Amino acid sequence: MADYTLHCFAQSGHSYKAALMLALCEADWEPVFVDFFNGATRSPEFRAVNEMGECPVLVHGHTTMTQSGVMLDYLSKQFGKFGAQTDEEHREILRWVLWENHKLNSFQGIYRFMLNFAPEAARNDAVNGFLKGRVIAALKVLDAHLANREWIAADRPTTADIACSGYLFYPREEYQWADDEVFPNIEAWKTRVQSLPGWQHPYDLMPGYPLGTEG
Ligand SMILES: N[C@@H](CCC(=O)N[C@@H](CS)C(=O)NCC(=O)O)C(=O)O
Repeated sequence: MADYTLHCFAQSGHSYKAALMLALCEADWEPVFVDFFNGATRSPEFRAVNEMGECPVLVHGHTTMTQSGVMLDYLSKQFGKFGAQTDEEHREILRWVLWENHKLNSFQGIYRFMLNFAPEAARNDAVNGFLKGRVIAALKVLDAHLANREWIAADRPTTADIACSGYLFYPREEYQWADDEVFPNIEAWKTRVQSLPGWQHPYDLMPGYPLGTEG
């Protein structure tokens, strides 16, 4: 059995943060497929593991964790990688992890879900328009932040970069961007993230792609 077990599914950008961190740290880990689209996270069995009913869940020995930001913090200490070197860096990493969870990845995840995976009856143009506006606003913030720097929270890659990666590597066609909605600094930063040794795409790291499969 692997040292780390990550309960996740391929379409989950929140899970991707933990999966990417495990890959970049060369951890001994294995994914466990969560059948999210058939309601697995609502089952009593899953709620017994995570009362919040969310993926990802990370298990390491007797320690079970939920919330991707907690996992990134834990893993950075376990492996001595991508962490803060000073209290100021720690605060800066935390600032971006809190922000990505609230503004960047939360809205991206929900917007992408509504466009691609929600039942037809639940789709709503007004809701999608609102979500898209929130996503674009968050992307503008990140793009502006990256204008004069290579990495988000320090002079080297940290868990803040891994956290913000959450939904940014999924195919562009899964979002309805207009042609003029480009974020050059984010694109340049993504190239730097992709060049980190061990980087892999979410669909290659986690099970459940294509939709309806477990592999
Ligand atoms: N803040 C959580 C967000 C996790 C999350 O929203 N996961 C989604 C899948 S990508 C989920 O399981 N949602 C179930 C629900 O909201 O009921 C984290 O960073 O881990």
